[in-house]
Amino acid sequence: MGRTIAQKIIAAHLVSGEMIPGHEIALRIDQTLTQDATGTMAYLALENIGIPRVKTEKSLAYIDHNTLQCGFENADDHRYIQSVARKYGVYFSRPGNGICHQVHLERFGKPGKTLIGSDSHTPTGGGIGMLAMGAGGMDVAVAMGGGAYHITMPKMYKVNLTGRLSPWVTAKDVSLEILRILSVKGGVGAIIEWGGEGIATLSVPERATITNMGTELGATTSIFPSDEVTRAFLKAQGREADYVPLASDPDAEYDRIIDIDLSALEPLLACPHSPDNVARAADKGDIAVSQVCIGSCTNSSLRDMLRVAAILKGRRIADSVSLSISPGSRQVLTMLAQCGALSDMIAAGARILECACGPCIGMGFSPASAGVSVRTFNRNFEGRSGTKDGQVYLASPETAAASALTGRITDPRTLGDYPDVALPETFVIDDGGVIAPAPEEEAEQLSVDRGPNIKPFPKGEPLPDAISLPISLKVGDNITTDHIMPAGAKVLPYRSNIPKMSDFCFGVCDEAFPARARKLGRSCVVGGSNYGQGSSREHAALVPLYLGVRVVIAKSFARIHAANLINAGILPLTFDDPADYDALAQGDTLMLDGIHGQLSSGHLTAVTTAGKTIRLSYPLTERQIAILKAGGLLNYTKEASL
Ligand code: MIC
Ligand code: SF4
Repeated sequence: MGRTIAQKIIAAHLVSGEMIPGHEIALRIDQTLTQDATGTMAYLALENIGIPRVKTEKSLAYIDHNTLQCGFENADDHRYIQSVARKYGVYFSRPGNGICHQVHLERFGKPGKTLIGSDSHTPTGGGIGMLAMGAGGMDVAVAMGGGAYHITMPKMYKVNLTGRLSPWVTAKDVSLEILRILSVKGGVGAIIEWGGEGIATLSVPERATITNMGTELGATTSIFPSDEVTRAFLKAQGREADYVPLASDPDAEYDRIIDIDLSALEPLLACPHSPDNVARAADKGDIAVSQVCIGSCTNSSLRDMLRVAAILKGRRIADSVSLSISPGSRQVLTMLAQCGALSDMIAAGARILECACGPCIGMGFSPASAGVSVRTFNRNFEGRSGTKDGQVYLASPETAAASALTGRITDPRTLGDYPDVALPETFVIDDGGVIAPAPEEEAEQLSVDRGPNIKPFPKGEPLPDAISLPISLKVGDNITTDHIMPAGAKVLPYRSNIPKMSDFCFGVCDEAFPARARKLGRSCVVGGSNYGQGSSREHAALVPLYLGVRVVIAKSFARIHAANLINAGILPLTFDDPADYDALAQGDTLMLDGIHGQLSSGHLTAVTTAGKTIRLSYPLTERQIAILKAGGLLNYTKEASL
């Protein structure tokens, strides 16, 4: 039988396991990336593993999330990451150099390679035919140490594109269309491969917008073939030598095939508060907009920025609107400056922000109370903008720019002719923002700079055989990691300080949670379906661990979060009968007995205070059981050799 692109890359990197959907496989990882908000934890874990140098082909540490220094904390974290990177053989992309996914695509990603990153939007690399996946920081640390990355072998979905996009309709609208079709749960357990004659009309940055937002589908990753479009992009980046062609076999089989006719698409929006709450921009014209934010790893390429500049040129934004623009990388910003597009943006009234995540992760630019913000980002979860009742709509750069001009949600087609924008044949290449690690022979002498904000990892304790756990919190469906462990300017400085972070845990759902959990000692959390969707932040596992959470029971889990729970030594369990979710209330106590014996079967029973038996399960591999018994991945890794 023929193979899909993803199956070919998996086969070429398979360390162990069978490529049967649902089975655990271990993959050799060629490249890793970290960003600063998850990076401190990843490098603390790397130090704990105790190897002198990373063993990957290339590992990078990007600084792009916590670029607001309101105190010493972020600056300390950055200094720590720079020093640890220098010592351990990791390239350091300094603040201002750009958003990790954008820079990685431009300068380092290679078709056919495997990449894991401590950020859920690492699948952006699928835009140039990489098998690129988001992972928890500990998994990235293990990969840097030469260990394999374990995932459940995914199913294969194919999206067949036909036709070509109409003027003013963009790759972002393709992302929103697939979210409309599949929902935020629709990609769980699958790799989404994009193909069909329509892909030839999409440039690499457009493809990367699509693979980036595959994360919002819950997919393991998304991938495009590596073809002449890929070659042209790599050539323009001075990296033609990195090109290899990659395509699926004609007789490759897919578990599901979805057809999208690009010509039939219209400008779309994701309405508050979920990326799959999709509507036509044309139907929302009566909504007044007070803020527009253009940028993020989804839509900050030169292609997007040139388009925005061309739309804004010679016009002024509405008086009621505040417009921010964050170019994705120093390369993009430099080229915008050189061709005059930056002046067009400034003249139109835009506030130019640095090349970083910025408003996307709530680092400034929170909307006013109940304010409507149109953003070219990938997530509009409740509270993520920093304003709990902020109304965030996700849209293409074109729709966002049009809305900034009119002050209302605007179908950009109403602006008239679509500006013609051509991508340059060559990009400005200057890797000066990336600092190489110290030569191996010098590394041993180097020390690591650790500031007072950097606290040690919370200690995982071996999973007991019997445990009685009060339910400290019960939450509903689609709880995101932004609910569990919010980000934003107030909290991000404490990403390396778990005790301090714990004050904010579940703040969006219930501000009393941290105090209650502390009082209870050990406890369990109950959730609905798709629990832990969104970010890869392992803080959403480490902080509950610190607060005594030992078990999370949900209707279903998002992939990276379930892995992070296990890595932290917290047992994830799902209800055999989803109706049992209704039988449990906050404050009830669950008794679990004979846990160790039951784990290998994947089935467990718990008894409630009222004497009701609840059947639970989770398909754990022997490795995962060993991790839980050891009290988390770090303890386990120290025990087992890599
Ligand atoms: C996000 O978009 O939510 C983040 C911030 O990039 C996270 C990582 C983090 O929480 O640090 C992600 O997507 O994994
Ligand atoms: Fe940064 Fe936003 Fe992309 Fe996350 S989604 S990496 S916060 S730009």
